[in-house]
Amino acid sequence: MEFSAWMSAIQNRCETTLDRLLPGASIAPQRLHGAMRYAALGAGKRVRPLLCHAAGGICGAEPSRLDMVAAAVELIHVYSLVHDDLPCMDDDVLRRGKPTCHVEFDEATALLVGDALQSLAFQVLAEQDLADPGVRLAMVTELARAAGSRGMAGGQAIDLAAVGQALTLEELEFMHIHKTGALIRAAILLGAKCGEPLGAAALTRLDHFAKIAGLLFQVVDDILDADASTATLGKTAGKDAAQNKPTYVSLLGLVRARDKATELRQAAHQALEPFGERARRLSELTDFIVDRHF
Ligand code: GRG
Repeated sequence: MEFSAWMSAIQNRCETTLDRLLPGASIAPQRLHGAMRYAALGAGKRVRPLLCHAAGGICGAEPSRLDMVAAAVELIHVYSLVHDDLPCMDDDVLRRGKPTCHVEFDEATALLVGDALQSLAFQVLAEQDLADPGVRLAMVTELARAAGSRGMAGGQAIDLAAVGQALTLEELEFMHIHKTGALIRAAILLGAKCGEPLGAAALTRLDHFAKIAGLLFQVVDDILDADASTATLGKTAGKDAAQNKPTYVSLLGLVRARDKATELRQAAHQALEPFGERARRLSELTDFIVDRHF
């Protein structure tokens, strides 16, 4: 199957799975459920679910299992976007081409949307018949670590504290490895947990790839923020510079940030080489992450 057809198929599966997992908008409390569905459904590139499925492909994981795990990761991602857009954080009005959740609803509802999406993510991993209980527990632990204070939430705290500060490249990478990288890494490792267990060496290689992929995603995100339009991105462009946030572009300039993306792309492909044809989708996704326009 062509990459674009595979990607659309996984994006559709993700939409259907989320639609099924999210409570209906007519179920009380209707406003909260309506807002959860508003935030989670209908848009988004679904990069994390795609990575989860692609990693599962390496170890022969069943697609129906991957759907649930991918949805859990996406629920955490959507929660982070809803909270990130709040006035007390990034204060943004546009997300995924439509008004942000607190603009469409209200701040208190958006806060609860994030809380409830996060809880639902862990409920999905714990409740669904995905794997034996030991593996399920390992999945819950992996996702909790990735989302928590030593992962995404910690990265967000560093990000908020960094506004207007001069960071070194190492400090910037530390922030991004946590804020963006941790969940991308979890998506890949959780996908791999859905299939036949990988040997220690293969797991280390996949983890190495996952870390590079997280950083690569962020370097490209910084380039797009500086170089693409709001209409193309579906979110406010140029925010990093407007908010005086340190980014790869502010530290390196656009040309060297692009060189950094090229370096990371090569390193990612190299990390996948030993997996051969089994890593085809991960390899194609690496190129998609770099070549995307939004
Ligand atoms: C609020 C705890 C908490 C964390 C927020 C992820 C995050 C941390 C904030 C989002 C802000 C941001 C622009 C981060 C940079 C990279 C990123 C996560 C971009 C958005 O992800 P995409 O491009 O979005 O995958 P879609 O809409 O396609 O899912």
